[in-house]
Amino acid sequence: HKVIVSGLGYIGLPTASLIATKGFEVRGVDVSEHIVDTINQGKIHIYEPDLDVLVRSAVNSGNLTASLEPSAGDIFIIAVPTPIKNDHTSDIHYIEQAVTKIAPYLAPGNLIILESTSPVTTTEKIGDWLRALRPDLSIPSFTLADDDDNEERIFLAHCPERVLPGRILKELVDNTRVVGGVDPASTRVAMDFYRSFVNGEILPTNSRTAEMTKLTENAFRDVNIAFANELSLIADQLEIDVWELIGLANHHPRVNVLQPGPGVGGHCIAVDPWFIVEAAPDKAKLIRQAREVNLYKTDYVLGRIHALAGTMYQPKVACLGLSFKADIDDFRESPALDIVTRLDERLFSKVLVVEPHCQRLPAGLLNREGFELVDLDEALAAAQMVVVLVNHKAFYAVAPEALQGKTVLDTRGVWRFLEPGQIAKS
Ligand code: SAJ
Repeated sequence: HKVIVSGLGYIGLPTASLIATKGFEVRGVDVSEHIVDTINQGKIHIYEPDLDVLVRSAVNSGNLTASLEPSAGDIFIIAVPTPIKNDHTSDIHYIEQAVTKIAPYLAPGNLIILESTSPVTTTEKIGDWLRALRPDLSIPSFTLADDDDNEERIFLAHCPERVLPGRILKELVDNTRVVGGVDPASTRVAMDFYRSFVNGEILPTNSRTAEMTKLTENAFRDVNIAFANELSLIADQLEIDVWELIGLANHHPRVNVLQPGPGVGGHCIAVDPWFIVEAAPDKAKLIRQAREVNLYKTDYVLGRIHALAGTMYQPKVACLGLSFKADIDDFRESPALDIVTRLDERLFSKVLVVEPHCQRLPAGLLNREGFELVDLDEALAAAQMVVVLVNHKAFYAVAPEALQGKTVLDTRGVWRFLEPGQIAKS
């Protein structure tokens, strides 16, 4: 079978390379010439453990090629971004662009799979666009009735990707997959495809439920993190150590509070709950509130840093971590990056940024007066104030003596050894 994968990012590239090594002939399509060239050289443009090895072997085997243009094939996977706009409504134009591009190449019997996390009914919209673009093809509409066994038609399904950045290659194969066709025949055909390379269970449903399943998972996590972040605000006010508090509460057999932090980042959890809010604004009250709590937590941390700096005379501040979570190089929607970017430089004589996962400061920080990317030891030796924004492994190894006499704001609870005199608020 020949598979066309549209979008060669964090999901499309690992998927394309994995199935190429399983014997499919794969054409990866992207709008960026740089990405296409990089992959055709057997190299990668993103960091994910072991992905470089997989892409190299897929390209060397001849089964994976990258291109700016799609071609004819049997299976078309769409894995492009679905961001939100400033007003928190969804932006699905990348999907529409990808569909418009593949439309001329479609033929009877083809299977189209939307893997991008999408608002409910997006898979049906693909059907609507295709009916307009290719009136010659038989494109299914949403139905739960199982009555179309004509093989000369198009099959259309949603199969949301749920891999965790940092563990993508393992989870691509082992995770349970939810497969929802716009009609039952589409579900069946898409399930057969996933069976060929997934070890996890494959669970059938319809496209709307599949879309909502993915949004539900990420909204669940967002609501639970919001609970932890709200606790951290309350604990600060009541002068309680939130890490001790959560540790104690989690000893209860039916309680599992997540960890507070400087806010919720990443391209999924900070985005997907808005798709639910957009679809049912009057009903999704808790989900909206959780988003707002998590967004507020970032402003709160920034306010605390400024307030602490205001009590000192232009300290050198060390900011530990920029990525959206521990041990990855992904800065999308990162609250840590947001906080460092919004620091008021007038309050500091220097802003020393420590991020073991980048070689130079991200564009937004590059030309800021007094901002420097330095290594951990250098930052700790120089700074009077230390702010932990990401719980990278390397930060746990810091010895208590290295923090002696410094003002510390640990938003991730990395340094539990701090004395009460040293500030260790969430
Ligand atoms: N975070 C906390 N406290 C916690 C856990 C996480 O503050 O206790 C923060 C992280 O620091 C980060 C953000 O939340 O800023 C999100 O991190 P994450 O590890 O929870 O999730 P992602 O965004 O890396 O991946 C999620 C996963 N979804 C779920 O766990 C339900 C993943 O399985 C999805 O595939 C992915 O979203 C996606 O692509 O949708």
